[in-house]
Amino acid sequence: MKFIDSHTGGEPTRVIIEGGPDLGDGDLQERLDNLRNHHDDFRSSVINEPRGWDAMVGALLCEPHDKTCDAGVIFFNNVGYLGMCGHGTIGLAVTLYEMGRVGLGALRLETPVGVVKVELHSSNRVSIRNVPSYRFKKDVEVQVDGFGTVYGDIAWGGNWFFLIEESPLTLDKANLKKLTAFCLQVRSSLEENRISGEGQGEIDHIELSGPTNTAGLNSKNFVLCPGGAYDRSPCGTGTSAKLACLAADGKLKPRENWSQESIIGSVFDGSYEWIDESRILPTITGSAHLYSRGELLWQEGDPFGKGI
Ligand code: PYC
Repeated sequence: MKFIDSHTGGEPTRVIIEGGPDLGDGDLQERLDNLRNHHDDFRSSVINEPRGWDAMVGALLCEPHDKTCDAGVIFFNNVGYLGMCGHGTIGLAVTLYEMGRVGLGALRLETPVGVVKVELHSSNRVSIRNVPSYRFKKDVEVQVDGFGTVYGDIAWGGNWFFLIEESPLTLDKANLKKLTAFCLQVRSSLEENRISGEGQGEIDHIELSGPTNTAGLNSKNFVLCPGGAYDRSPCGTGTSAKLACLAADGKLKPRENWSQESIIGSVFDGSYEWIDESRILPTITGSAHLYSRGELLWQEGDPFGKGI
């Protein structure tokens, strides 16, 4: 099975370019269901140790069902599947360019949650026009041990997010363990109180925002991903969810730039257009760099062949 690895602002993406399971030729949501129900060992063995690690996001390159698209993709991580992944889409675009599958300029990628338009500005710099994003609920209350009542917004940016506008902990790399523990508590509290996104969508990403010390940037964030790892990038779907909240609160105008810094200092630029009174179309721009290409091997009798 052949792969190309990249990182987008520090967050890794492993694109499986050859040798993935046969998922049929249904639409991308049907193929994702097939992968989840019949080939979950593939996901675990590609992304978990010893071949991967918990921060890595996998991207299975597929033939698109929608023939107007240049490629199809299914994103997955150490615990399951992602409807969309912003940093992963930027990494995939850079990978497709390296493979000679696309040139600079516009391309269309099909994901299980919709078509994403992509603009490849150079071999590393990419803008993605994400799926329609919106705030579902404002100022939702959760109780967190040691922190009391905490308020957050629930928003969709291709995944469900709980966004806390003012992090109670300083957004600093030195605080990674504390930030992670806090976000895990928030997530447990959401689960215990059956607080979800629209249509019972599981809120599996927690996003904390706070001030940045870098001149010219608007905000810094910490995003906890579903499998307990933190996003090294500012999170494409998380920045989209953030833009939806800023738009809903009238804090950012259409087409105005929002520079979002991640906990490790990488930056995405974001802006949006209104689709209707509640939904926005976000554009996220970031850079990805390739760092590895190779072949994954499975030897007979490996006790950890399916991933740890
Ligand atoms: O960039 O959308 C994103 C993302 C989701 C999970 C990790 N990164």
